[in-house]
Amino acid sequence: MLEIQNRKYTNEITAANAGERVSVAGWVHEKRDLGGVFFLIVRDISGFAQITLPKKKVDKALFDHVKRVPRESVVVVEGEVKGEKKAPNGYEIIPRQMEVLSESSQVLPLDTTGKVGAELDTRLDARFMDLRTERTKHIFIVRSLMLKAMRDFFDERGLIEINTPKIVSAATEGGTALFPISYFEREAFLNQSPQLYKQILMASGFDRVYEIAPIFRAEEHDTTKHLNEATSVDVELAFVSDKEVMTLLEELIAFVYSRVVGYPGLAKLNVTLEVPAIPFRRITYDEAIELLSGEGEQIEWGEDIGTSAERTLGTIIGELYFITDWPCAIKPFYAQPADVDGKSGDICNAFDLMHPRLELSSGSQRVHSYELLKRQIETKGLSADSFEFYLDAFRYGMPPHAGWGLGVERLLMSMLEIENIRDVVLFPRDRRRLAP
Ligand code: AMO
Repeated sequence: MLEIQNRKYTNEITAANAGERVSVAGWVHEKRDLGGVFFLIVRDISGFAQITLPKKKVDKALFDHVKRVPRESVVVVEGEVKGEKKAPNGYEIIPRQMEVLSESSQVLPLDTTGKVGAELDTRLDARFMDLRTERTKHIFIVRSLMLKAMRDFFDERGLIEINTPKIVSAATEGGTALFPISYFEREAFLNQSPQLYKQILMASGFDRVYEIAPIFRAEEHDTTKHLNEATSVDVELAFVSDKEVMTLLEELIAFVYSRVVGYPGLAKLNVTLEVPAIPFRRITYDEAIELLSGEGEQIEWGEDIGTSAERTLGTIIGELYFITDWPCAIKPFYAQPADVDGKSGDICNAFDLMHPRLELSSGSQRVHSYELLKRQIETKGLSADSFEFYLDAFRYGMPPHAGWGLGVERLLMSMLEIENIRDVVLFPRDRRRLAP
């Protein structure tokens, strides 16, 4: 391996470095032959550098070498910086030498300049190369900014980051199927959600926790908003109600937007972001079905609000909003039934956070009474025995608690106005896709 002298990222160089000897390392993005002068555009994660070879002034062997290097090969170019207003970042490099570190095969599976578009499947099949395009690169830089903003926010609010097991013995989210795996002599599953574990921690004194980790859902349908492996931000707090965790959730969303809003790469994604005003609007489930009925979309009380109804509501409301007071029948066993006239009835202290296009998060106040929780597990047709390890934590002092789960991909695709969820995952897992 060669020693690269004075290597700089292409965006670290400006016209102020004129006269300096530098090296840039990256991929051959474009080659332009103007007869008397040849341009090589080298790309790295930070941007582009123009390497300028005036035919008469550079060594002939070097000129021919540069001209022949196939596009997307990895090169190191060493040369002298000159100010050049028309070039990216206002400079060009007059090369003294170039080394090809890895020659790229031709024909390329994708056009990395973004001039020729490609189908999503083609892009995902050659994801390493798709990530070389400006648009895709910026999506994942925003994703990283978003996750960093979340961790900073939680840290500031005194939450502890936890890691719970992904190989588990029981389901948490009724309805969505599980992926079975073989675990020595026993049956096990990939976890659908950290739900049971984050709740168990509420009995431990760790009373403000969060986790950012994969969740696995064996959803058979093929939609633009479902993945089989997604990333969830899970929060659980003790000594609070659903109202307080809803406030925490909207504050988190506004904070994430405020961190991403100034990112210059948004221009490449054709997005202009505005930090949403908080508090978000809150409507009850009953109000939601009434609004839908006004639009001719009938939902029986107790039925879930499906994708088409979500869209209709989103069009009416037009901003981020919460749907609260859900029928217990369509919420999981751990959601706390609300007290109505001193009696707990059919409505749960549960909420969904909605973007006009899709659901971003669900949460609730949790049942913390052992007896009620056991009863609710059984009412849902599940066996209390398989939840013994979880129920145990409710027998020796469990404080009231509440929390939510927020889909990282859902938030990112809604912020960046991206249609297909696969676009915001490096290597998405769906019904058809297990590689790369
Ligand atoms: P829920 O099942 O609603 O709730 O999931 C929470 C959020 O996770 C995201 N999500 C998904 N994203 C992409 N593909 C999927 N297949 C997928 N499934 C879920 C969504 C969703 O809103 N335990 C509760 C949360 C809680 O109450 O704390 C739960 O998992 O954005």
